Amino acid sequence: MISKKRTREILKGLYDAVVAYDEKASAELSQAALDEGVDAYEAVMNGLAAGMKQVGQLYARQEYFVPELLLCADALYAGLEILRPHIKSNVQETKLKIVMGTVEGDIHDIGKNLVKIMFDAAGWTVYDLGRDVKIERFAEEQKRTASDVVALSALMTTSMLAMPRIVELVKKVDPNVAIMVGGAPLTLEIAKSYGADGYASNAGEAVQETIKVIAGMKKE
Ligand code: B12
Repeated sequence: MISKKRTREILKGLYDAVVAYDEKASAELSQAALDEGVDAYEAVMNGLAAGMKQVGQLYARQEYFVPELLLCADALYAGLEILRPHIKSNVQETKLKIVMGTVEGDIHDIGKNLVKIMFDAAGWTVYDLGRDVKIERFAEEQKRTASDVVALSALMTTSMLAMPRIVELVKKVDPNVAIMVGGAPLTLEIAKSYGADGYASNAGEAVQETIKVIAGMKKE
């Protein structure tokens, strides 16, 4: 059983590796996390993703610029590749299908990819459209795959404005599809005002929250 002190050390190491854009350290510490028994989800969220939050602060303070952000993202992905196959979900729901993507004009996909990992781990079939996805693509893909859920991610106050139109197009194809939205600038209030059915502030809550939304829609 790994000690709390060692767990904290590894999580801090992962955080530092992302902030210092050190791909090698990120990969090595991710492997150490697995070998020594740190939960993979905790290593991602409280190590790698927490580091990326700090990177956001450094960018806001103009200590980091876009090139640094890209290098930090590479470091995050170096660790994520190792941890991803070991992430377990406490929700198991194998029959559901979800279409997801980052909306048009927005190339931020780290958060969306973390959300995707959680749905994968919970046994869902995920149709990932990637990033900078054209408005019409979501409804088209939902129709093609007869998915139960469409999930939209946006990281910018400008790009999130595409969401109400996407909601409208998806609902036109199938009013029973649950639409989930997320990303740093969104809130539950904004989600509701866009006509979405649900919102989650992080990847850890996304699956559970989506299942709650589906159950609520079935009752109505
Ligand atoms: C990394 C980063 C980049 C990287 C992205 C790399 C990549 N592959 O994603 C790069 C360098 C490419 C980049 C580019 C740009 N960026 Co940038 N970027 C960031 C930064 C620092 C971190 C984002 C991130 O990865 N966070 C970590 C993840 C884990 O968190 P998350 O995305 O919030 O996701 C979690 C939740 O939100 C939720 N979630 C996310 N999606 C969804 C979806 C659903 C359905 C659900 C339920 C939940 C959910 O779960 C996730 C996991 O817990 C943010 C700062 C910030 N505070 O967010 C700026 C930020 C988003 N960027 C910003 C800007 C301005 C830009 C650029 C325009 C810069 C430029 N001058 O070129 C370009 C945009 C280009 C474009 N058209 O998209 C601004 C946006 C401002 C605004 N208008 O709102 C921010 C806020 C920085 C700032 N303070 O100014 N960026």
